[in-house]
Amino acid sequence: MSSELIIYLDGEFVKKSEAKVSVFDHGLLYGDGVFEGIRAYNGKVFRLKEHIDRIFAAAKSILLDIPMSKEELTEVVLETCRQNKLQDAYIRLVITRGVGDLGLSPKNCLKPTVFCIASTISLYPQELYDKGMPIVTATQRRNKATIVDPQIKSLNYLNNILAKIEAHQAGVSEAIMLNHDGVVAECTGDNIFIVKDGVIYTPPIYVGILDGITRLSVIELAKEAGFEVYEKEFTLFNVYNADECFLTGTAAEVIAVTSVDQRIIGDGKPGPITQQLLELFHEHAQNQGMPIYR
Ligand code: PXG
Repeated sequence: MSSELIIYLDGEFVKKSEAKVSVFDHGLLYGDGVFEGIRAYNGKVFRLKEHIDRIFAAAKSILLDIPMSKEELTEVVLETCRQNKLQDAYIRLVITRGVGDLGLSPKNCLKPTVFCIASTISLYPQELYDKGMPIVTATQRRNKATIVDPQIKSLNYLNNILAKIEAHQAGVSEAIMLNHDGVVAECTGDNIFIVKDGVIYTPPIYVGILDGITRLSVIELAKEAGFEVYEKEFTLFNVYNADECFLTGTAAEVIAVTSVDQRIIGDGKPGPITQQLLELFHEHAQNQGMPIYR
């Protein structure tokens, strides 16, 4: 791609090289803000309403007033895709507290900064989708829901980033994060599922996880396909002894996990239920969503 990306920034569409925010922006100074990672498939933005609802809910919970309506923010996302003539995209929508002074207090931040980037995505290598991937458990815990609720997709991702570094140090691409009680929560940028005796389990939101949009899509698709799905707490013992394990996320979609902390899951290959859900998800993602071009 030779032409420069077009970025939405505070009411304007500007070239990537001109898309700049202030060093006094509290998103940068304090991680004070919220974001979304969204996908478009085949000219349609996947579950855009859910992403817009989620960012509004996150903003509300941190007392950040998004300076536009849900309809207007939806149009920002669609128009950013149009400006870049994209059919398939990875979209990053970010709203920060805005430009203020050097104090923690947001009282001098008069206007939130809103930007949207629509680009292409680099997924995990195809080989990992075909063969499944090894993961490890990070020592870094997911933050406690009573402190900063992981349902808030905030610009503070440090604990997840530290867990991601642990994954890379172990030579793998993802890491399981436990909650403060040692219960399995999720991965650094993906939700986690296990399958045992044909039944599907995923941790409930209250253990302290992001209420993933791919997670919910997969739960719905699995139930429609006739599977029993339970949101239930489980431990690493249950993961190590599962028949199948897979991760879900906007970037990863659905991906099989074939070993965890060097324990082989099932027979060490992507399991049949994981493969079925991966196919159902691909079909669903290609065929539904909000049209970019009308
Ligand atoms: N858990 C966490 C902590 C996440 O950040 C998910 C689960 C999956 O949720 P969705 O709604 O996407 O199904 C996420 C996703 C990336 C990336 O590049 C992913 C996320 C955030 C930033 C980057 O993989 N979040």
